[in-house]
Amino acid sequence: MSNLRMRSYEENDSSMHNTVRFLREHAYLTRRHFLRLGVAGTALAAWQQFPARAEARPPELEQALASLEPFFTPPAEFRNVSRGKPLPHSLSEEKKREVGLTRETWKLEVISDPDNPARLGRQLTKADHTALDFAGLLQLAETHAVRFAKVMTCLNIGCPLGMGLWEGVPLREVLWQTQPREDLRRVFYYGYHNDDPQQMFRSSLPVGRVLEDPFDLPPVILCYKLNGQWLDSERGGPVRVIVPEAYGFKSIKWLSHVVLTNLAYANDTYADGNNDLDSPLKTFAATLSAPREVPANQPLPITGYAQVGISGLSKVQVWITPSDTDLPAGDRHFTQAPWTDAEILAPPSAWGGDLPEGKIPGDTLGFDKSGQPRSWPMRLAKVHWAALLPGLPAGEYTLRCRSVDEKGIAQPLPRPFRKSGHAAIELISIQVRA
Ligand SMILES: Nc1nc2c(c(=O)[nH]1)N[C@H]1C(S)=C(S)[C@@H](COP(=O)(O)O)O[C@H]1N2
Ligand SMILES: [Mo]
Repeated sequence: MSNLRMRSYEENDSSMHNTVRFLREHAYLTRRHFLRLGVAGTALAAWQQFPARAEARPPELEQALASLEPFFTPPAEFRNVSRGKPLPHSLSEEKKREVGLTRETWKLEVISDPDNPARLGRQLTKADHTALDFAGLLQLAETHAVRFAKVMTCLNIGCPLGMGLWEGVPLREVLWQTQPREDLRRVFYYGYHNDDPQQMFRSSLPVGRVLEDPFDLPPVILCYKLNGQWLDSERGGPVRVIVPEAYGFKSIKWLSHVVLTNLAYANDTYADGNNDLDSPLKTFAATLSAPREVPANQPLPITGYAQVGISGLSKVQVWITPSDTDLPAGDRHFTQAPWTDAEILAPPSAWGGDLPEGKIPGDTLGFDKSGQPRSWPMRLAKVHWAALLPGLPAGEYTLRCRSVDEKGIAQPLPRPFRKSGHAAIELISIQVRA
């Protein structure tokens, strides 16, 4: 990753500050839904003897939850992973107009790959004045627009960049306008790149994924709205691709070209850097807050999030152990450890993210008419969890958390390899003072 991209990433790493809001949002589930752990027990063995759920939420947890982020990320708080010198979103308004990076000037060319031609009835080109413009896209949106929730995660960065409600037109609607006939096996696409071939950031999909949505996934879209607002320049506006089940590199920003090709394999820019191009989002859990230093015998409130990958999420679990514990040999993923269940937070009653009127629009995939999710934890989303660990004797401790997917497979399995996305088990050191 270049310094430029890294800086851009960090600059947008805004701290989460929606404290009161989150508490309000999750308030209704708090009484019944939180595990109350035995706070008096100091023996490590007590972890395995979880008492039943208590009536009231422990105040320590309430406090920790107060500083959790909202479910949806306000567009301005997304973290940014972009290449380009200059970064396309940093261009002047005048330059953006000139190169088609405004809604008034945007044009999308959809062409056959000259090197591996697909047989098309027609191409959509600027030269022929048949390129798709923003008005044309919105016209398609009138009958074809879809919305869905999806977390944006960079394959190469552990934590999600933001959780969005993305709106757009299925890419296939535009693909069909080219009247494809034969020799079409893949679709590749790229965005504005300062007219410098070296800077092109390209991604690709099998044509089948564009035409059909397997396993009830939402469609691949030409996205023009995030959280009910026009997609801004930094998020890739006026139009970007969103691939629901994929890591961020498939979701090309500042989209300008779609190329229909008979090429049989992926030609993504992300093929460089040893990246796995074809693996969908993994399920994993991580902490958001955990005390780094606590007095002895004082319960430890822990909060976190889980990215719900393609295999769903059935549990989040935590395990705290003295740092000098001898771990059994040959158990790299700590499968034999005495993990205990954390509470996965129920859907919030307010969604955050600067959604207009705070509402999920009526016809959003995965939500019912009243705006409630049809299933939970929702696949391809980021959800939150919390646990209160019993107080401990003085010493150095190591806290770990993990997800368990719907097939019962615990993180980092079934796909532990880094270059297909982050899933490593996080490790946090906690000091318990005498
Ligand atoms: N045109 C273009 N699209 C791009 C990129 C880019 O550098 N240029 N970066 C990709 C990568 S690697 C990621 S992880 C996501 C990040 O999306 P975000 O900046 O909206 O969070 O955008 C993707 N789309
Ligand atoms: Mo990325």
